[in-house]
Amino acid sequence: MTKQCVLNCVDPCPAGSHFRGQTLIRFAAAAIVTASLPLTDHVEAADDSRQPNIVYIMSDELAYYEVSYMGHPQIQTPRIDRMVAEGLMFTNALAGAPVCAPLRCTLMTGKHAGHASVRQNGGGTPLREGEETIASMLKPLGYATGGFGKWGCGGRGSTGVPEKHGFDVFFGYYDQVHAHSFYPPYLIRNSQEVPLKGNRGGRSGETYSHYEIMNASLQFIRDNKDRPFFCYLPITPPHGMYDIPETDPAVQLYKDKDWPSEAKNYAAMVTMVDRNVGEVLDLLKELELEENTIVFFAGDNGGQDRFKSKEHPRGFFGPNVNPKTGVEFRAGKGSLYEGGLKIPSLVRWPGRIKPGQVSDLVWYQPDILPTLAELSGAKAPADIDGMSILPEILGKEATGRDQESHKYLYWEFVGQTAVRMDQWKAYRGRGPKAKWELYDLDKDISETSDIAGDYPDALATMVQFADDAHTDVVEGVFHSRTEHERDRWAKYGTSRDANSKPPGKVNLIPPEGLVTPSTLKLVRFSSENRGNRKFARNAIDGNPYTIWHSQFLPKAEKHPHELVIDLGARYSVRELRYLARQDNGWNGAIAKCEVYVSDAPDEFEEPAASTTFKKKRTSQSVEFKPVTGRYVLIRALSEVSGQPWASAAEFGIVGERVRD
Ligand SMILES: [Ca+2]
Ligand SMILES: [Ca+2]
Repeated sequence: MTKQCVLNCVDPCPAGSHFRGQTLIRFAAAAIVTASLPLTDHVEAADDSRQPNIVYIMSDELAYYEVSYMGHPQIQTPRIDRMVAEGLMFTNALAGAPVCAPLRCTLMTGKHAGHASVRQNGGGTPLREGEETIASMLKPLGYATGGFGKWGCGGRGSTGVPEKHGFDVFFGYYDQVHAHSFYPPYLIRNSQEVPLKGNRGGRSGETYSHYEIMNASLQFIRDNKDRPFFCYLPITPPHGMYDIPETDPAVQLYKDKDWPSEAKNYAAMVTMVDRNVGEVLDLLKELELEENTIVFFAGDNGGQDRFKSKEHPRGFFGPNVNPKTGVEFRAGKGSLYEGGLKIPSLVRWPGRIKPGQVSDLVWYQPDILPTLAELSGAKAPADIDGMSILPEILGKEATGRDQESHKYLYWEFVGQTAVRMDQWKAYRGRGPKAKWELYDLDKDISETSDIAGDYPDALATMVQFADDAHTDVVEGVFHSRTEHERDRWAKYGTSRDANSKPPGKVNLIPPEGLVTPSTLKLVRFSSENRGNRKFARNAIDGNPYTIWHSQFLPKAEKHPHELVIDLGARYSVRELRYLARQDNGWNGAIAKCEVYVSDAPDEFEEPAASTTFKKKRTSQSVEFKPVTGRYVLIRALSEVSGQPWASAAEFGIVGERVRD
């Protein structure tokens, strides 16, 4: 009956709700155990003397409904489906954050987003020095610890690199921008560059990075078959640029479909991930490690409405739409509505986890660390927020206790806040005027009916939880950003178009006559994209690599986009110079632009000049009749492709100091 439910369930799985807690059919271990002792002292293992191996495979962006076991009509995932039938499927596993880097931090550290050191999604924000992770927790027990894929918890040159947080080896991408390319000139292994033959960055090359990453992970398992190991596989497909070698067997399944080519590639990448899951499971069987290895497979954050069109408003594959019922999760990646948080999640352990089970326990990524602590007998750090879900996975008899539930779950992300308590979900959007909303997820999984007015007491309790849960972020630090910046440029390598320059060589604003950039101060700005660290201050920092981009999450702010700059003294200002972004993108490159000069930071009357900049990488300029003042307002009125954004690598102000 359970197996049937697994393969035919809808969400929320009606049968699943009957399986919560003690009614879930459990594997009964022979030994009687107590919760205070490590599990491995008690359950019968193939080798009683060693801890279980742990494999955690996490596919970047694979969405809740983009798997055939959930009934997806187009994407095929036969090995993952089989894993569902052989193990336990969660219907209410949630991300700890709705985007890559912050959720990886919650997963690795067991802290929720209100305590995490990585809360922005810039790609290289570091863990703090000495911060404990799953790997550093397991290492003292004799575990070999390997990570393969996308780290996202600290760029090279920072306190967050994985080899400083318990990993014997981490191979892949440290920075998330680097990870957008499957053909980068190099990958990183313990902060050292490993060249990939024949690659120039961008979208084609000789060496497909994901194959290298998978091969390294399988080799790690082979190399450590005689000792306990933790193999963390935060693999990048199907995220990034949608590239997969034409020769990959998964491509054959979709190549003749009448779909957009990127959608075909995306589906093939999911099926490739499915094959990779099979490769890991097959290797464990070959090495006779299956019965001593717990294998998790999961997504990372909620689905994004990719390849959407008029016909497919929720994305070509409907990542957040139940293919059987049409019921939707609201929003998607980047949002704290359910669409940003719901992830596929499975766990398999032959002989320990009974096949074909479904659990609707509500849990999230910070719970993995304490679960693995209980499993291995490791000591979890004292400052975690997660709750072990081991009783739900292995059963009461094996763990000696009932599964507890979260008192509440907490999320925050760039101005959004959310709290889950039982069936209740409280959500507050971004901005000073945002109000708390309340939803009953048992009745309204799509979060369409705000019932905050009907349940003020429940909401007040949850708002108090949110206040209790949030602390101000303390990030780790970079000793040097040189290597990190190099990794970000390696996404493009030498493959960028003729208008751009190879890494290390960019266009500059001509320095003649400039008010020295270091004397400029930003007074105010219309918006900035904090999530990607494209801060407004980047537009006047004198560094052509750093970019200001106006906000685009949770929604794009429209024109005008503007900055007000304090020159530090009065100048006779006669020219504005503008340097468009120097990476491969054009998003936000400014077309129509006005510049104002004034003696007061909040009074600008007539523009000193209006101009339309061209779509080009070299520095551009508008000269005008000199105007004296201390403050300059730069106002972008349109973008080169008509998009609602603005961006700038640099602005330069030309003028002469006025001696009053
Ligand atoms: Ca992701
Ligand atoms: Ca800059």
